Amino acid sequence: MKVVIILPTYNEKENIEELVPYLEEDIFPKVKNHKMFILVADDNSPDGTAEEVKKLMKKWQNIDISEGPKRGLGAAYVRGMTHAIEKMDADIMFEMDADGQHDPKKIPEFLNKIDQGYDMAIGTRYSQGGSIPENWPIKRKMFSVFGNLLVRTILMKFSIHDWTGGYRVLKKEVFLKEKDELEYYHSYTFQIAFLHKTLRDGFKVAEVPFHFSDRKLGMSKFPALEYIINALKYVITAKIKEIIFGPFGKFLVVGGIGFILNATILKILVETFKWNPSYANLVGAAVAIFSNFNLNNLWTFNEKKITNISSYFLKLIQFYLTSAIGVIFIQTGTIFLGDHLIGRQYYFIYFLIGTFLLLIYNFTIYNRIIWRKKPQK
Ligand SMILES: Nc1nc2c(ncn2[C@@H]2O[C@H](COP(=O)(O)OP(=O)(O)OP(=O)(O)O)[C@@H](O)[C@H]2O)c(=O)[nH]1
Ligand SMILES: [Mg+2]
Repeated sequence: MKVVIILPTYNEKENIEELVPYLEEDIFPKVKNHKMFILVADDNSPDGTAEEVKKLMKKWQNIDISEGPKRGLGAAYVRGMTHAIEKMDADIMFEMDADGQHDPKKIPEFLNKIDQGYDMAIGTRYSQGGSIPENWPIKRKMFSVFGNLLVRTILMKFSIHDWTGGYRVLKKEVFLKEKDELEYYHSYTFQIAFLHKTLRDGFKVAEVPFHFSDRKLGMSKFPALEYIINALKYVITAKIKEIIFGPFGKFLVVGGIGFILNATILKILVETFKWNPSYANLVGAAVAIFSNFNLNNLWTFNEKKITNISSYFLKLIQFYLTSAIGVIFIQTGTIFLGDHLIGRQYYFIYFLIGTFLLLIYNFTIYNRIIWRKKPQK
């Protein structure tokens, strides 16, 4: 397949002079099963990076350049990847810093992951076999390590260890799927957003540990403060969106509909048909639970929908039972405990706490028991 190594550059003349010949002479001859190309995505660097690339293009025919205004690292990658696919017919693309910090000797290992069927492979500095420069000042080390840990914790995605690094390989299909959404991330947040969306859409992502060496030539472009703010903004909004529009948000809407049904039936039976409120509530709750089960099945957990008729009835019974256990032990239990241990005057607060715990319990039971994902064969 056709592989394009994309090197984003802003004032990297000295580095590109070293890196390109190294790739061409020492690395590419070792890759036997793919055709290797280079694309430099340069943002009109004033130091003459583009002129240097054009010299190299005369020596090697597998090099191309995409030039444009400086809008940030993410924007340069979007432009570069689009160019690689449309103008160079790339099947596979690498993201690699032009300053030599990403050890090119790892290229075959990255390509192995693609050959094994992965859609993307992420170079990681934070799992076994990976590392960051020892001579980095302690502030930068802490920033890098804790920054990554924070991203993983907020997004609750621990399987990938390095979210911020820029040494990656991906199939063109991944970029084409995410491209429109990536236009918004012009700077370094692009890396986090790209990986996050790739995982969200179910692409298979592998990790390749590598040693991140220190920059030897040229100046760093890393916009530390801007990056912290934008990265935090991204992960926090992404998490909130996930909660609101994901299964938990749907589960709350379904529960709300159940509550309205329960209350309406209770009122009609008591006020119009003069039923005893306890019996009326039993009917209301039974209808609400039935509605909750079906709406959750069709909407909240639609990816794990129960369609088989016998497991439908089995799960429905399970659902009634676990719902009853939740109301009796969790919700009523909290009220009972509060009443006995603290006092009756706060009974409504115990009810609210009990209901909150009940929501967590229900959501967990639905995920873990009722709509448990079948183990993959
Ligand atoms: N085209 C383009 N390239 C950029 C831009 N910002 C950074 N780069 C390139 O992206 C790569 C990574 O940037 P660096 O400054 O090395 O960032 P870093 O590796 O996190 O920081 P250091 O460890 O200090 O080098 C380098 O090849 C830069 O030249 C940009 O706005 N446009
Ligand atoms: Mg660098």
